[in-house]
Amino acid sequence: MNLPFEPQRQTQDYQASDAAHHIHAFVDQKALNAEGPRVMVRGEGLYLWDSEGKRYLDGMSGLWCTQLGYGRKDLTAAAAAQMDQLAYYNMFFHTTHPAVIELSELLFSLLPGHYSHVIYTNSGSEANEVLIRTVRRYWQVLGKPQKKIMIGRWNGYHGSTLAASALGGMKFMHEMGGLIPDVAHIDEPYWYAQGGELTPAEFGRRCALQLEEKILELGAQNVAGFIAEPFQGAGGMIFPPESYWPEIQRICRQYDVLLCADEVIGGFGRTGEWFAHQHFGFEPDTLSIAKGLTSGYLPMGGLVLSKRMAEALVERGGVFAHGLTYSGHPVAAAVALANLKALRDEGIVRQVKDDTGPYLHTLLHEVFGNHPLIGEIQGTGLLAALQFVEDKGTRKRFANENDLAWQCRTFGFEEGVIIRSTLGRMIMAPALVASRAELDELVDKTRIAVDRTARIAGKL
Ligand code: PXG
Repeated sequence: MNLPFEPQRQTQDYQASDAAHHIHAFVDQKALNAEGPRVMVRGEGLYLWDSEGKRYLDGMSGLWCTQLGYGRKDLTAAAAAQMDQLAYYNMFFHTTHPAVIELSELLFSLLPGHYSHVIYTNSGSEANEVLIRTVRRYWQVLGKPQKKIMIGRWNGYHGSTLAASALGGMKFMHEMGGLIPDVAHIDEPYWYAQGGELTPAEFGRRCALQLEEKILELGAQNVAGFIAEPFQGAGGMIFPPESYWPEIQRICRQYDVLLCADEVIGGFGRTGEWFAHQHFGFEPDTLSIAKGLTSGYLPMGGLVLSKRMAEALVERGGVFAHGLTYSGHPVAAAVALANLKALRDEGIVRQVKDDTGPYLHTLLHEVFGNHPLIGEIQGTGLLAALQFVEDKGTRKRFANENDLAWQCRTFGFEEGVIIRSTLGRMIMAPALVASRAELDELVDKTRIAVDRTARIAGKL
């Protein structure tokens, strides 16, 4: 082994202890205990090493969050300096601190001008929990307390806490205790799977009109907001047709329903724009942020509010009874500040838009454009999905597409690349600092994994 670190303990030792103490996310824990989880011990740039010394190119930025990659010394230095100076204080009791103020100054210099205020949280789930109360409070302040219902989308993902999972549209999460009253859902704009004979443009409009129908069914006087990811992330990296967002925006404005964009995955340069709603060209009232805000180095999220909402809450709202112990945590704020400075000053977002993003998509079209297993390549910037298909002519998907995608992901791990599988789609979202050579490696190893999968599916 040629490791850049000294493993402290045997892998099996870590695994046994892990099995004794942890309930992992979204997994059959008994099956995972039998298999033994992979133990990740080090990261540098786009690469990860496990406890066996195997190296992986991380094509998923951890969980869509390590925009700057691993091992950035400027971020660790920012954390250490802030810990020395003021490791903790809060924004209760009429106090504030420089780290959070400087972070917000920079954040709002990067955001479009119609946003002005933010409520910081520790995660994306919390951002969406805070969203529900803030949106309801806003309507109370405006004298419309009956506007309480939030509309989300089937197969959307907004987090794992109670209200966040209810906003999301993962039915299996709802069935496991993840539902609350006053939440409704409309269909997702997944043309490849559900568009039938419609053109993407027709289908996009049709999906958007479901929002209007739902608002009319519930009564516009009862609907507080519509929440959606600009593109669906965890649900399969699904891009809506171009006709979708303009129509959604028109409907929200017409019925006085707040448009709430969940930018937890799409924010901070992923699409080549600072925020994904800018890529799609619409203007949300709120933005839920997390993940790339700190490049995942420390937990931090937030709810960004438009000037219009903030003005109502500040000037007319009086006391808003809410608050989190770690809201605007100084160390997380210092890391977020260093992270955003690096993304801006090193021109990383622009590089994704002008260079590495187009490079990745050209490469993917060259390699997978005529691949027998791949029916569609979607994405922009450093974000892409490969759709598995059984019959390209009819867009018929494999009955066992989930298993095939999982198999492809497993082949990826064997080849030393981490890509994510969902419902017949393979997803890649590498760190925004990826070089062309690293993208070559990402696509090359993914091709091997996809070819191996195609053989199993009888397509090669
Ligand atoms: N909104 C969106 C759009 C997300 O993708 C959350 C909110 C919740 O954030 P927290 O920080 O509470 O996890 C998310 C999280 C995956 C995957 O495999 C995606 C997420 C989390 C874990 C795994 O696609 N997204």
